[in-house]
Amino acid sequence: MTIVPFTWQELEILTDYKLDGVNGLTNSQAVLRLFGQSEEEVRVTLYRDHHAWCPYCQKVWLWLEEKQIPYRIKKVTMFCYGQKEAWYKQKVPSGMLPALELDGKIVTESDDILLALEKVFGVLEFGMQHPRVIPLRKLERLLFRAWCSWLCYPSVFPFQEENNRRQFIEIVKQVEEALQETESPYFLDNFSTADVIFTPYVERMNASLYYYKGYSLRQENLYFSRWFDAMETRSTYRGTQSDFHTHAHDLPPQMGGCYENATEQAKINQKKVDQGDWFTLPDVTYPEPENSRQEALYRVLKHRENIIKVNPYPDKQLLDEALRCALTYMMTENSCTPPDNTDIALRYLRDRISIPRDMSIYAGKRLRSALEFTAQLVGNRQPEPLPLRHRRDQDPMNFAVYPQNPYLVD
Ligand SMILES: N[C@@H](CCC(=O)N[C@@H](CS)C(=O)NCC(=O)O)C(=O)O
Repeated sequence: MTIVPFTWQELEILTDYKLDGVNGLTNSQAVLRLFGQSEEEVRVTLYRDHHAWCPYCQKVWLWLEEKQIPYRIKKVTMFCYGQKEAWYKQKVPSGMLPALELDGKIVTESDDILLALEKVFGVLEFGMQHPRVIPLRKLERLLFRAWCSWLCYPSVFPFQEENNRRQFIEIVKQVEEALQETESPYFLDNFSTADVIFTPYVERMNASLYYYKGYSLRQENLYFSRWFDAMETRSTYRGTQSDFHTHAHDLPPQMGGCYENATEQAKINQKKVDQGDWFTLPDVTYPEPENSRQEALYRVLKHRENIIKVNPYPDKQLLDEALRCALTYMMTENSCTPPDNTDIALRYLRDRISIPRDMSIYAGKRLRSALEFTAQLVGNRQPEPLPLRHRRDQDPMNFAVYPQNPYLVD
């Protein structure tokens, strides 16, 4: 059945999604987290990147959420998508993220930040310097280097690609062995700092190797798979978790390049990540929450003016209608044909949903799917591929009047 698009007012009544950013579950939009405590208790400010792309920031973010330390969040621009804020360079001249202000003192380097936090607030089950954690930290760095060697350098000869792949899988085996050492799905007997240390890059490895190399870390390794599943039982992790599409396209400028191999599997995976079906990707396995559509709708409603404004499609009235068509479809599952030629504009937005910055993983999949389904009703044109060397298409400055920025604040 084809229906006419709902008005914005009609759409508004279809969502009652609410987020308690301050005291509720881990989320990317909050600028203050209290965990039920009072604001006077806050001793910590975390400086992290606007888009939640920085892996070292995710490490500290997850630690603070797990320990439920009250903290403020100040968001900073990364070089790859815009200009570093002058106020931040005064605090941290290198401009590097993350940074932490603890009782008025700035600490940089994520490991030093965790050490400083441990000193004041205690360890997360096992501390950074625990004899069982130290070898795991080393192993994480080994895995990181093997991943970089495979992903971030072009292979001139096929044997180089094969060697790099073999070396990475060799280290993966070591990590699998480490994961088998305890009964728990985590690295040690319970969830601990060790898991926090592995999380950011293992998440990025899972996404990038699937997309660029046709290799599915999560599916091909039993203990990694158990570990991911266990991580996804934690609301803290779910709140910081990204998806394959976001990482496949945020990593190239951050890593200085990601190089695909020529395997059929990589091509199949790339098509799936870029054009769907996003629900078949091994980037998440916990069941979809019932309110994922409501969340997606709520987020778009909140920022619809800016979403329309930053889209390069020139006819804003037609774009407004096309967007309402996609949202109408998302909420009713009745197709709603958008104006002619708006396929490319809908796909422009499809490509720029960033998880968890804009919404959580399933809400993102719902919105991407609705945009793609609706675009297909009027055309098959794909927009320009996302840039590889920089992501200034995501420069926070372009996204309207700060702080009513769709991509920055709740
Ligand atoms: N060793 C540092 C590495 C931090 C780092 O490389 N940060 C990157 C982002 S992931 C950064 O801030 N780069 C500057 C920028 O992108 O603006 C740590 O552990 O904190």
